[in-house]
Amino acid sequence: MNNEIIKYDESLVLATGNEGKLTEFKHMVADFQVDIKGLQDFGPIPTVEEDGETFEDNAVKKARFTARVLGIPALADDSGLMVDAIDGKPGVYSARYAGDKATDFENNLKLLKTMEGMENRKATFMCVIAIAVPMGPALIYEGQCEGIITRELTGQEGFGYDPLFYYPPLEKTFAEMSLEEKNRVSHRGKAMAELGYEFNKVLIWLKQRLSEVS
Ligand code: ITT
Repeated sequence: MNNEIIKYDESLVLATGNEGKLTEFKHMVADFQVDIKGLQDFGPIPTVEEDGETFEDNAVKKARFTARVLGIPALADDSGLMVDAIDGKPGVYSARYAGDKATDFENNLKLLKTMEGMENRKATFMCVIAIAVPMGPALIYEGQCEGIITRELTGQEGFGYDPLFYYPPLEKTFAEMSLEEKNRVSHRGKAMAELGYEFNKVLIWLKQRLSEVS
């Protein structure tokens, strides 16, 4: 990250209702020179329908919607797991794989059952992060991470599909890693690193966009 400090007086809201993502984001943005807020810092806001066909569509939609409703810049993440042997599923439907209100555990069980007897267990975690201003365009950052789907749940850390995602270079599942370890190698960690490298430029971009609308 560039060390020059850009003065930026606005806040940036992390637009996610997923506690696991929020924990990871808060850890990753700790060094950013900006006032970071969570959705819980505001009253209840309407939820956005995630009906896009791609991670990018949904990330932009969530960031724009939140920025517009709250009137401040918002950062959103759309992410999911793409499994080779089942044509990239669950993909953009990862959160709802076992049904609309499915828990992480139910989604994990469905994936294990679907993959029973399958030898090819290669999978990729995808993450697209979008930053949007209330009226304007969005900036996009992407990260991915390749791994192997295990045959049983392993590890207690993390969230979502972490107990099923084995990362060969560290010989552990994501659910066996500390937050620091996972953030160094994960799809979200990589997307956030891209954002971090040019964070000063992002702050300048935000200031310009916000001055256009005020
Ligand atoms: P928000 O939209 O409010 O951010 P969400 O849980 O609905 O929260 P997504 O629509 O992006 O988020 O769905 C992503 C799903 O993919 C999530 O529910 C997890 O099951 C899975 N996922 C994404 N990143 C993951 C990670 O780092 N580890 C494990 N599972 C992950």
